[in-house]
Parts: sequence; structure tokens; C-alpha cells
Amino acid sequence: MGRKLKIRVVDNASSDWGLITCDSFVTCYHSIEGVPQNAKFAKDVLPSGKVLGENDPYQVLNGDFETGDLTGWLLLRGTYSLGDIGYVSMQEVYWKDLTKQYGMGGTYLFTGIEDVSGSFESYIGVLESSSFTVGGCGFITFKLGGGKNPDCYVEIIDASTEETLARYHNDEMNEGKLIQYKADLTAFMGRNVKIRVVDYAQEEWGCLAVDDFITHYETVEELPLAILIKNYL
Ligand SMILES: [Ca+2]
Ligand SMILES: [Ca+2]
Repeated sequence: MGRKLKIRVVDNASSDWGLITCDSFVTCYHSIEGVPQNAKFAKDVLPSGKVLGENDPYQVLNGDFETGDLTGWLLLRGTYSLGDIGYVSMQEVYWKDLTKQYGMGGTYLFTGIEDVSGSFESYIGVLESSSFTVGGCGFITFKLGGGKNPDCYVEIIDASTEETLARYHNDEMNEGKLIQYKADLTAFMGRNVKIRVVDYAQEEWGCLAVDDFITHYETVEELPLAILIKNYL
């Protein structure tokens, strides 16, 4: 309040709806009642500059993708795959349908659920996190959408030996809607591990969306309401 500002309309894009139209910048309303009822709340997408897990050995780096990119993650393309299994996106809906909300945390998520043509779905590969130590109360939480195909799953691996310690599948899948899960890693307390988001499937919901890998809770009381995910290993 009181600061002198300017508005900038920026277009740095050259494809995929890389154009913009705008009108009616009204910058002063004397009361909140004057703001049009049907105006949609604009989301501030400016990255905070802070990276989740930066100074916490127990929290996986950028587990919420809120840097807006793959900082802390390694995206590996499968053999013969013509594209990546997903990308960091700020689209709130999938299939360009306003009723199909991902329900992501914050502004960004990682998604391979993009178009109805299914070209993304045919891609295979792995998204691997940087390492973190299992600590706190030993539970982690994450959000998972899509991936009904059994060849889509989330794994916990040992950071040095790459031994698979746990494997999770989106049993509660509701299209691309993100389901909040909690996983019990108490058996691996103190171990250095990584998360792998695996997509080896090419059809039948062979695509995934993920967000909010929160790997450090001091007590179970801090855990959000979440479904306990089954370890299939
Ligand atoms: Ca997020
Ligand atoms: Ca796939």
C-alpha cells in the first residue's frame, strides 16, 4: 500500500498459446464491495526464491516443485522414448477442462497428464529426487494423480546402493486428481534414500502427476489428513 508501481505485460513465448490479450486494468477500488463479483482471483506465480529442503537433511529438495523447475530432481528418459514423462507445470487443470482440477499444493506440480491425444502417455522414464535422510517420525507424505497402469509407481531407493526399499501405486486413482498419501518409512530410519517416480507404461493411464513430497515431520501429529499407501514390494 502506498508504493508506486507499474504494470508489465510480458510475452516471452513463441508457441503454444504464446500470445496474450488484455483490457480494463482498474487499479483503484475505494471499497472491496466495488470489485466485480465475477472477477477471478489472480494467483501470484512469482517464485519465492526459497527452495524447500535447502537446509534440512530430512526434507527432499524442492519436493513441492515450487521453484517452478526441476531443481533437485533428475528427469531420465527411457530407452527409445521420444519425450519426457512430464514437466513442471502451473496448469491447475488437466485436459484443458476447468472442472478437472489437479488440486496441487502451491503453484506448481510435476505432470505427464497433459493432452487427450495421448502422446505424452507413450513416453517412458524416471524422475529421481536428490537424497535425503529418513528422520523425524519416519512418515512422509506426497500427492499422486493418474498412473493406474501397474507400470507407473513411486519408489523409495537406497541413495548409494540403489536398492528398492518400497514401491507405491496410486490405488485410489481418480483420473488426474492428486490424492494425498502418507507412507511409513519407519523401517528405514536414518538411511539415506531417494524418491523415484517411475513411468514404464505407454497406455491405460500410463502417465502420472505428482506434487508435495514432504519428507520431514517431527511427530505423527503434524501429518496432514492422508491415505496410508500400501507398500507393494
Ligand atoms: Ca507444488
Ligand atoms: Ca508413460
